[in-house]
Amino acid sequence: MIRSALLFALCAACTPDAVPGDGWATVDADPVARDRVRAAIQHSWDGYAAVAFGADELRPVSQTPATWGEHPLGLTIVDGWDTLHLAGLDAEADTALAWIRAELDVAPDQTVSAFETNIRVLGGLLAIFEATGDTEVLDKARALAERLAPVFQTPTGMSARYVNLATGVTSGTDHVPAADIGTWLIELSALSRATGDPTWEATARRALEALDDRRDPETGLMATEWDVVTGEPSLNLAQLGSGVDSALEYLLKGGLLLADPALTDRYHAAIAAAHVHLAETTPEGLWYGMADASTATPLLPVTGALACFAPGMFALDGDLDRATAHAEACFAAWEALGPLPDAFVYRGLTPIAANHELRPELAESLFYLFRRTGDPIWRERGLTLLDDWDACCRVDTGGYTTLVDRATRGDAMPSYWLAESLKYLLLLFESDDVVDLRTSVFNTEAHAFAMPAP
Ligand code: DMJ
Repeated sequence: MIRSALLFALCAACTPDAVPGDGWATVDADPVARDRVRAAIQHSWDGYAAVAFGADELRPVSQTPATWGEHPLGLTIVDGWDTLHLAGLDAEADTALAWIRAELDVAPDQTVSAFETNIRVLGGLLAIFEATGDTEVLDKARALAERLAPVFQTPTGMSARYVNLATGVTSGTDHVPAADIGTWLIELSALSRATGDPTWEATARRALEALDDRRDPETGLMATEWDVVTGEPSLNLAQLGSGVDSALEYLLKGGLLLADPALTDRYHAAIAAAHVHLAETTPEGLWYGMADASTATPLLPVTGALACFAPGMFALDGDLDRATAHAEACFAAWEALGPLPDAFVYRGLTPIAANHELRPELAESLFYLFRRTGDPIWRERGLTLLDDWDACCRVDTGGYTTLVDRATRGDAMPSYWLAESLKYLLLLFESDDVVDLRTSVFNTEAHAFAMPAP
């Protein structure tokens, strides 16, 4: 039974979206739904392990391995370990950990996206260390961070986009997404905590604050891309989705992880500008569009699957009215269009880019709203996502696949499918003490880190 529902019934003064006490609901597991998600995790891992073990990802339709560069970083293994662990797939988690200890090379002669390597590999390794205390894994994490560190050697302290993990040569300084610059603080502060070296956290904070200091002085909006040498925007478009998303998320979560109200204040200032200039209520619900960052002139009523992380961020911050309204809109889009396309016009719900990439963001938002409210509607919606993913995307021979368009299957199972999409669904059906949001914060790839005790 959901105990918070009983509390609501007993509390005449409580509104439906306000949980008595600490702001988090107390919820029991739904073992039947949880076991369905666990079976999806098993099917995804088994598919990967059978034909792609050690590669970055599985191509589930062709049943072949996929590797981002010449040298695999075992993305699915490192990113997926904590999901296997939470699902109780202990033998699989042990196999994954053994590969990381014996095989993972964090310094191949290969140029990588610093952002993706940070959130998936460094974040994954540090979460394994927090869960196991395995110092070999911490050593790999520190070695990887040292390989990534040259990206911060810019005049602004804002990070470059790419780095060669063997040579330290960086590239991509003129069009760096805000998310790439502002998504370091959780991982690098966890590394500082684990190693006792405060410079990691300071470096990440400098990059995030340098970005936030450059929000437009008139509108308060954050531009999507930056020249990290000059510190000027190179794509002066404001929106909440791809390219910006986790920079805002890390202002909020950095405030929680570091118990630092100055970061929380920065988040509130940045998101207030979005509420003023980007929000629009249409017959389809509450949406956030695209505008010129300097003039706030509305540009396009366009959003996508990625931007549906925002209701979860609003819920984490306690803004349940906006969280609920925006999540309802995202879920209505899912029901109208099917598994969310990467880009769609929210006025009238018309896909622009009809591909579906198995992204986690709507599941993430349902999870936060359920943990905040205990309202069973969010679990029901999670079951809809699971049903639809089983129908569209489950490959019988192993794994789940992306969609090229509404009717055509792709051939990819991104590592975030295990790391995030299935983890958030699993946790939606778990009790609230399994990754307790009173004491843990997720990085943007759903790797959990402990908050300091109050
Ligand atoms: C994930 O790698 C992370 O959630 C990132 O912040 C955004 N994109 C993907 C999932 O869509």
